[in-house]
Amino acid sequence: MNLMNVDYSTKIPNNVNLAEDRQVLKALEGWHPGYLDWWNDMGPEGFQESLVYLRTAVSVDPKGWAKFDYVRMPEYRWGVLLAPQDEARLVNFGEHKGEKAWQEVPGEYRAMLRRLVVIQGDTEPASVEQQRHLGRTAPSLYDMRNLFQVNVEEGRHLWAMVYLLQKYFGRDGREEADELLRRRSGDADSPRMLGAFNEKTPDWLSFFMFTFFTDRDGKMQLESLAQSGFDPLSRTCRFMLTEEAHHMFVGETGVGRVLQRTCEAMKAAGIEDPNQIERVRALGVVDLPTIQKKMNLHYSLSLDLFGSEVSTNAANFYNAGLKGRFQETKIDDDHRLTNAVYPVLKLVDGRITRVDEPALTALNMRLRDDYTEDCAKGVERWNKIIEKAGANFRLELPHTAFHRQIGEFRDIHATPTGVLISDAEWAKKRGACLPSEADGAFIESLMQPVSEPGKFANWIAPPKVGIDNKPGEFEYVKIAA
Ligand code: BYC
Repeated sequence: MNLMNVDYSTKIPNNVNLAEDRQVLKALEGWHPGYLDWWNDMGPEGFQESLVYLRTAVSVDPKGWAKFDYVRMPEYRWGVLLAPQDEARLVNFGEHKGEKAWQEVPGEYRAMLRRLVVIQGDTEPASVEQQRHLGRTAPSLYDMRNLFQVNVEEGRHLWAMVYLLQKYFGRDGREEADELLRRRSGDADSPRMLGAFNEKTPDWLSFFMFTFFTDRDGKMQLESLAQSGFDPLSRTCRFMLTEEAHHMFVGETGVGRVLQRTCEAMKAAGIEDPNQIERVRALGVVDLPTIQKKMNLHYSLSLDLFGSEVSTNAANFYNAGLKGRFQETKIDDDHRLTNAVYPVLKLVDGRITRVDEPALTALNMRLRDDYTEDCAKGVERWNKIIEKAGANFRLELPHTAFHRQIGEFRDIHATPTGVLISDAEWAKKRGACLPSEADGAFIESLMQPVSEPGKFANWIAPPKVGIDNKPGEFEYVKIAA
């Protein structure tokens, strides 16, 4: 079997030779109907019968892996796709550095590894649940199609993790795979595992912010898991990252197009002060200060996904060779971190202070710093759009101490610039830093669906180019009556 190309002859497309792996094939086939029930109950609401112009992976070769065609989402060919195996691959960090990469789960690390796979798996269906109602208010068919593409691929990422659970973790793995279909985003009794995945995605600006900020956490976590000495996990994550890139593109260009449209509308109306919120809103576009507030919310929620700044879990994952650093193999050090330190922001005597911690326990912080750097580059690209359109405004990432629920700053309040403030001051300032109910109601009032090919809602500019180079008028979704 050619491991680059995907076998579509079986019910579950794959490049892992499932046809000859009867036991795993049977387990996955047993899980499949429950998955489809979940998709039908919790997937995109109101569009299950529509034909959507989607890409499907036909190969895992980064060049030319995708095929585009109209598909009804429940008929999407969710498959199991791993990057090709490199026979010479080694464990590249931690206590086992230099050993041959593992093709089976090392017994001593079974519980840790299962936990990592389950946490990763849990986020994938959660995001589909969070976004399920957005199709109804899509600002164009182009955007609707991008939403559905993201959704089906998150579904496939769930398949990716479920394959690992079914193949490598026996009965426990099967039970975990069932649990992944049972938990629900935001459910009081059975919520998803991580905080940001139980929040609402109430409107399209939130969706774009989510795909920019939260999918970027996904990128960082997948990059770290792609370093894993457990080779099947590494290979799975490497292919997932190629899909993830499109999700971040949707977020970055989505917010960019909102900024573009707002700046154009302000210019046409002769509004020079971006803080004249009511005047800007009267044009039917989202004012820039509200976009900053949305960004403050999504960035701070996403920072929480990195766990505590100082974490023995993270040190154990690393020592065991299970979860590495971002671009581990490109870092010039001993890849064991025995004596290394890393600066961590902590609260010392009521002040935010940089303190050197053992680099091993500071791995969450390091990954979060790499993430912040990646986010900041994207925010600068947004600022270029604002600048080019002639508006006098800059977006800024808030301070890491701002609005946190996990880690060092969870019990204090800080402003977006990182000044510690009392509970009473926070209560007064909150509405100026995070979206208020009134902001939410305004944005919601803009969310009127546009479904004529080539047309866009007033609050967002059209994209520069179409998906798969399609022209502007292309009917990306054929909505079923
Ligand atoms: N919410 O040692 P600590 C994506 C718990 S997104 C709730 O600081 P650790 C995607 C933690 O479990 C990427 N609980 O944390 C994006 C621990 O509990 P125990 C998803 C939290 O373990 C968009 C305790 O607090 N992938 O792919 O070092 C759309 C102390 O924890 C949270 C991964 O996250 C939280 N935010 O780090 C679709 C990769 N944070 O052990 C998809 C896998 C911490 O005391 N996960 N806790 O019971 C990991 O690498 C790590 O488990 C974490 C946490 C980074 C999540």
